[in-house]
Amino acid sequence: MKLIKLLTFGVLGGAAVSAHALDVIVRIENLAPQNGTFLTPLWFGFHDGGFDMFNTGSAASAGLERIAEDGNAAVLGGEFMASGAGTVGGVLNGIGPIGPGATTQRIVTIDESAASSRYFSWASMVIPSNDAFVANDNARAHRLFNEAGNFVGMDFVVLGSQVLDAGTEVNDEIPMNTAFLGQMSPNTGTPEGGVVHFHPGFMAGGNILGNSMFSNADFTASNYQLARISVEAVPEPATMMVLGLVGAALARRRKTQA
Ligand SMILES: [Ca+2]
Ligand SMILES: [Ca+2]
Repeated sequence: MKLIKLLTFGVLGGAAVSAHALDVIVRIENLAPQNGTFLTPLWFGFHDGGFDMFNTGSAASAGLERIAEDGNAAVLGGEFMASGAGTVGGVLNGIGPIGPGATTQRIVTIDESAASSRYFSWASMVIPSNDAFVANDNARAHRLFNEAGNFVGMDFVVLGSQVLDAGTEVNDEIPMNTAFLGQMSPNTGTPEGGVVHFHPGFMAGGNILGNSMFSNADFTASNYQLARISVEAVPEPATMMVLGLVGAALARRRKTQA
């Protein structure tokens, strides 16, 4: 029924079925090499440019601490909702940590006419680690619409040089304190009492890089890529149908010529 409606509208000139709803695909692909860094399920939020998750040089919020130490995005999600900058946010589904080579994605509906859909923010813990994470410091780093108000989406690569330390837990790499190594419960480890800063990298020969499972987790290596993150519009069913018809026509033509 929906498809018929879409096709009818398509024939009439491409008017959208719903005035302002836009389905987008939020996707993350772990680009690390085998035995490289894993990532916790990606937290994301759409907002008006007013949600500033953290500032390098300042202490992390409780929400940033929880995602950076345990990969738990619940408190950060609460801070996002409380900010009033946006209402559409969540965590990319997928089962557990996102390992090297893995991709996970989710379709999210945003209101393309709303100011609260303009910008995209994201955060994920780098594992194993004490409190290493990747996220956008600049609230307006990722604008999804151009000046004319048209959705343009985004697609970028997260580099090893962008890994941050939340400054909340000492980087001792002791397994029982280190998420994904041997930590059994959240919020364990020695408090650091510091500020968010660029991560110096894991200890040479430490419990992370010295573990054969993570022998390629040195994100300070040159050109190290952790992830590719994108937000793209979902192709409309009408478009896919037309493409399918063109494909079928071409196939028929090939068959006739054969
Ligand atoms: Ca900031
Ligand atoms: Ca730390």
